[in-house]
Amino acid sequence: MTRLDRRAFVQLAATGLAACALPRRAGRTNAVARPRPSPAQLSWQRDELAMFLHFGVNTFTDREWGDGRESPSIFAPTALDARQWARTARAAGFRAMVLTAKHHDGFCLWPSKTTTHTVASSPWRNGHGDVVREFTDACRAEGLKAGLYLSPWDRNNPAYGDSPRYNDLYVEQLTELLTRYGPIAEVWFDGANGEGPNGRKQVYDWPRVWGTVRRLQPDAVIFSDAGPDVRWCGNERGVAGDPNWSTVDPSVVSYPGEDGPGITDALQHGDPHGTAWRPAEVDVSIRPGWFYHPSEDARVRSVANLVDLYFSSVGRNGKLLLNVPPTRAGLLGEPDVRALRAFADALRAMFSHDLASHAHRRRRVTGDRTATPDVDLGAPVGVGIARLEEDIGHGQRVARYTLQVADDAGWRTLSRGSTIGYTKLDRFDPVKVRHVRVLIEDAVDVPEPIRLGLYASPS
Ligand code: FUL
Repeated sequence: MTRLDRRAFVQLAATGLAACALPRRAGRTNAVARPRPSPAQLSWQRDELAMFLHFGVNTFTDREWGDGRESPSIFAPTALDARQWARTARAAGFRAMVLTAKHHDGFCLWPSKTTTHTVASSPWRNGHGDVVREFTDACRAEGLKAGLYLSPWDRNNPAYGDSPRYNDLYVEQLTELLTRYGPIAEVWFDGANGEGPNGRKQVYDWPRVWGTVRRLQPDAVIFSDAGPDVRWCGNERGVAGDPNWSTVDPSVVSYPGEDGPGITDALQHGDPHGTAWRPAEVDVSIRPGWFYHPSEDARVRSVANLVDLYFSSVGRNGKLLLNVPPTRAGLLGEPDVRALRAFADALRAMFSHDLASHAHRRRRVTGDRTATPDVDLGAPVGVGIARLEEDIGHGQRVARYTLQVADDAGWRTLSRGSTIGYTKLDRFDPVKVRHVRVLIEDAVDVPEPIRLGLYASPS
């Protein structure tokens, strides 16, 4: 749905609409210097929805953080079926999945040569199993991109805290993951940094880690607080900042896990004048915990709540990474699958019919940094949601806008906003309108034509 719209929009922008943009003159020189997404970042953002899967020994101990002393013998999923994960994800409109190849407990879901603390020491598939293999195969079979999370904090490995030795081992694990399983689209790093068994603090070698990803999977995006490709949004509540710029000042958050004044703000909001393109990923769980806990079966998010998450992540220029943890059977649970199905139905019902798709569109350029696109729907129609989009292939520019509708008394404001970026979603009390306009009141560069989609309110 949105993918088609966007493709159509890009085509349109390349032909007719683009002609309405300001001619290339002084302000344009800036545009060349402003950051733009790489093809991998663009494709990552257009996917909109990715599924996060937390799975490992914690699934069997009912904990969130293992201490590394778990016996591999407890890892015994009875019916693991990665195709069920992928089918569920795809049917719900997700385009990618990210698996915890190793969490803080150090247990490797693939048979790593670097340690015996892996699936090879478990009873699952008689020690011949490889969850990462089954996961990546399933992604491919269902046409999803595959991503992997390799926790740097390792509470099992004796080398942890002995910085050079552990860094070698960590890079070796990463190398295994990035060379054995075909294309990996996203590599996910947190900054967790606990105390090693010998009481020493591990100093991670991030440049080396990122360099390894670049060398082995040049098309992958790297996620962390400090990117370098995509950044954490600054909370685990599912809410991107408002405003949310995809540009950042890379000197503010320079390594994953960096703490201090201004960090959360920078993660949430980005920086309109930042020199790096580093859009925000919004990671949040469908349940209270990241790992599966039977006691949380009745606490799966409702459809309305999942739709709210879509509005506060994708609808704020972010990407949603929704965690759906497999059960001890190794399957996505019934309540979660049900919720995801209903979520997909709700989004489809909301966005499948763009009331403005055949509207008459105009665009007036009102100044160097201002413009007013408007649409004439031909006849009054009930509208409750507006979807605004910049063509971020050219960067992110709009800094302030007002959405207005015309009635007998003249123009009336429905919503106001700051940034737009990939998508900005505004919900308001349903109104019957024929004429709608967006006042682009400020921008950090000459604003490009935006796309405006209008949708009825869900009944
Ligand atoms: C954090 C971890 O500590 C949590 O357990 C979880 O994996 C979350 C997504 O990232 O850094």
